Amino acid sequence: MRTGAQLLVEALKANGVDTIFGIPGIHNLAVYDALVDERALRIVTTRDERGAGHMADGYARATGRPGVCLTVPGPGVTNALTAIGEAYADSSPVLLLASQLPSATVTMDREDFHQLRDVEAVLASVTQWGVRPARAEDIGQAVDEAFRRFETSRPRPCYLDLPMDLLSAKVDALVPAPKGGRNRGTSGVLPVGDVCRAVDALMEASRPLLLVGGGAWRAAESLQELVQRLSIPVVMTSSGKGIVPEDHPLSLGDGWMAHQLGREALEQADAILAVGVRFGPLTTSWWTRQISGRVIHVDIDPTEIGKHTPASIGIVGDAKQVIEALLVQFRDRDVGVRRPWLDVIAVRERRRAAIRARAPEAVATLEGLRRVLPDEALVFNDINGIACWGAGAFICRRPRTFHYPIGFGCLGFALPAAIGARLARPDVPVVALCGDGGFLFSGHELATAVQERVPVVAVVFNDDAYGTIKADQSYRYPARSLGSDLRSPDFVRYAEAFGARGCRVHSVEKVPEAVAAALAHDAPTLIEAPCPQALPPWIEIEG
Ligand SMILES: Cc1ncc(C[n+]2csc(CCOP(=O)(O)OP(=O)(O)O)c2C)c(N)n1
Ligand SMILES: [Mg+2]
Repeated sequence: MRTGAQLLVEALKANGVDTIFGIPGIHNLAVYDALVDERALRIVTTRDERGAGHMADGYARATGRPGVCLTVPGPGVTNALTAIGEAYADSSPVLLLASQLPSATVTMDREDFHQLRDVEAVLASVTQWGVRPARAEDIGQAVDEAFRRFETSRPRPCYLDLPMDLLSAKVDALVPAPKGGRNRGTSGVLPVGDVCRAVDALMEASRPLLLVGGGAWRAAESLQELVQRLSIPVVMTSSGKGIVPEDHPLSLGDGWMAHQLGREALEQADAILAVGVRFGPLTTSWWTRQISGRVIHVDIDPTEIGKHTPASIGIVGDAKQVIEALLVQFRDRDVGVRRPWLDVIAVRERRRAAIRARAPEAVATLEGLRRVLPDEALVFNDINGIACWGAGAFICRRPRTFHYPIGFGCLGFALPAAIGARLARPDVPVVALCGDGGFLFSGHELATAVQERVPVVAVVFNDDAYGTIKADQSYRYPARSLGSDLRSPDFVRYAEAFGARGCRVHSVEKVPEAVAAALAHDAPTLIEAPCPQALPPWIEIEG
């Protein structure tokens, strides 16, 4: 006999979980009890549930494996909601274990302690699936179902709503064996006809383009072969950065909004192979790009195909599987010697020059960081005066090494996500790039980094303002500034108060050097730096 909580822990372990980020409360103590003697599963206590959610997201981004967070009901769930919303928008597999009031109370409107009315409705907008098991015996299957979904469909968050009586109940259930070797992709069988039509369309095209999003990361090697074989220029989205090395001669790279040089290729192309990309606002300049070429859209999520941009050919499936199927055909055909139809490097250089003209210090800082960070280092960004230039200015050579809260855009993501990532990947340097405003949304998670000995490096670019918004405000409402000035703390003393290392550089050019020095220490470090001023990239200036 074991408790429902023990069954939960067994099922998590059977699915490869080794870390849970969370906060204890009266409703989930049975889970903590089940973890007391558990050596294979580490519990990381965070300073609010949002931190736990972002850490689980960072863990998932760094490993490709689902991240897990645990909360109390009610305020624990609503605190986690922002982080789960970011993971949802960015297709990051996070499992939220929300504990719950006793089964009998859940559906009664009793206004009980921690009661959140209609939690299913609250969570439905930020998760792909969730369940409240009816019996303790069902907990193992529920865990397994969540992992099955992560593996076989678009990896968006799932939740389990776990009533406290089920967690303490004694059960006789066996742990379901996880169904190993699952086939990614909805059916595992690809539509051969569509694959052939896609190959024909790409062969016939005179201006083919590859558009790569975050959903394509597992297909990186095959995509690189495809680029080489077809001499096809490639545009990457921010989530897809580095799937093809951005300094590859055929890479048009990434770049949002005002520095979207390269995205015009979407309009010039007569065939676009779009892989794991949702044609979101940054990719399509808020859906203003006039795309007239034939779109071959590959995505694991059938609802994505043709959603924002009509597709001539839609292929539902796992990116790796589909691209490999295309390659098999290209290897069999004589594709001849093809020349790229676009002077990719010239476009890239024009973009670099345009960004540099707009934000010279930000670009220099990002270039300096690139020089001191190895290719495998993971960079986590908030939305701020430096990070928003990173899309175009920070060259990635590996997939999933540069992370934005790109879909939902929430401040306070970078530090906790970086902590989760570094905890999961002690082998690589992890750096968070924050503004003074965004950092304080979750800066208290430095306490978690210190307690758990996670040597993450956070750079805080301080301009005593919600600076990018202040710049936007002064541009759109000249001399009518309100609400965007801040009186920020002394961040060095702030860091030291948590027991972290703190240091300050007085010019932004010194940031790369300070980061390199911080990486040599085995402790969390905060570097405070001045924040370069520039109009944010989403403001288009004429000329
Ligand atoms: C949760 C959340 N609230 C508000 C915003 C709006 N917002 C976007 S950037 C920004 C300013 C960020 O300030 P800071 O972190 O200091 O960076 P800076 O722009 O000054 O470089 C704000 C308030 C947001 N993106 N997310
Ligand atoms: Mg600021």
